[in-house]
Amino acid sequence: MNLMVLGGDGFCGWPIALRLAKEGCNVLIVDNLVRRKIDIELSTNSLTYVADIETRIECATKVFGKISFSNIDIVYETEALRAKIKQFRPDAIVHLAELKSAPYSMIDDFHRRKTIDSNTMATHNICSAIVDIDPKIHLVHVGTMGVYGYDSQSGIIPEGYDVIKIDGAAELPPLYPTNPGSIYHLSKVIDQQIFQYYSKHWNIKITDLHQGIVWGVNTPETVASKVLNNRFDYDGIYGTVLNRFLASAAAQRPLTVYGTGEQSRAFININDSVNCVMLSLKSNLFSSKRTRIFNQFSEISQLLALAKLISKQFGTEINFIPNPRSESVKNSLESTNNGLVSMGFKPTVISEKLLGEIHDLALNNIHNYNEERVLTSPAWR
Ligand code: USQ
Repeated sequence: MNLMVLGGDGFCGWPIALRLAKEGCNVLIVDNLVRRKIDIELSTNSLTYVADIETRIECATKVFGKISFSNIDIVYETEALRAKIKQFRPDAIVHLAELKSAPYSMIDDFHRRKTIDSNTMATHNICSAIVDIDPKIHLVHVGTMGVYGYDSQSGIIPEGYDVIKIDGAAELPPLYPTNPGSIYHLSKVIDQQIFQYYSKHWNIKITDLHQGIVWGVNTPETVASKVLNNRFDYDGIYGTVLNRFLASAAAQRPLTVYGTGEQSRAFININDSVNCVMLSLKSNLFSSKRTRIFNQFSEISQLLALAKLISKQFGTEINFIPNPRSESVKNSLESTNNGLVSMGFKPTVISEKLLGEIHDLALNNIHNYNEERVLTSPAWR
């Protein structure tokens, strides 16, 4: 199978590309290396060593087989993107070529526009290319649980579509009401409308994975060599909460809980994230004219419960920081992930053993930890 991974140099894209190569696919990574440029822009760094893309690809080819790279900006270089799709003839495209940080999207006008323009134009450019070049290509997009907001006051959050019935709309039920909490999350809401339209009008096969907060760093493939390492972000803009807590614990610095910590969120380990994308690629069951939506998370936890777990395990203090974000002080989140589970997904839950492994990884790389980059989130104004 020919598989294109858009955004394959990123935190989720890289381990996905390696797994696909290991499973015998012919993989083409398309990426404009924006994540590396953002490190320069923000003066941030991964705790772990990240090899340059050429070194990564050379090593991955030796270890896993067919994997190549093309530097294309899919937002502005649409002709190059279309030419590459025509030449490579992918059976499926995995789309992760989007800016993934909520804080980044809330810095200022430039970053609000950059996030909306990049994410929504990338998504639309791909859909439009598929329609013209080969409508049989399966598009798998990694989206976010945050499109729903995080409140389940009206019951368990379903997978994408609403449970209410509207007369005359039985065939195409409405999408579940959205409630994004940042410009980044808003961009993913717009994405899902784009998918819905392309599914309805051209009936192209789209899987939209509403992913929770990813934790963990490595997969069996990324540890095959030092140059295949994945990134470990711990800064206040790109680092996600659980990995940040573990980096702080390794640096023997207090855990940075925003607000009361009574926010509940959906979480998924990086290995589960890769497994879910693989399951989605292998399954070909679609309803006509409907985007296939799966909620991609393993468990739901309250932040304070996680902070306490880490604090107990590593003897680290907890600091309550005034919340820079505009979000509910406390929420109860209930959601289903039945779609992926029914396809064979076996969720990995947060455990002392796994937390210990990530903590050890942080400890081994603690010389790269820069405390000045930790409390850098912009305020949601
Ligand atoms: N938080 C803290 N302390 C910190 C960092 C964050 O208490 O040091 C809190 C935040 O206030 C928030 C929660 O932890 O309530 C999650 O923050 P996060 O930075 O880990 O995650 P978020 O900004 O929601 O975004 C991340 C990814 C994004 C993905 C999303 C899934 O960056 O790409 O789509 O998780 S979800 O959260 O389900 O929408």
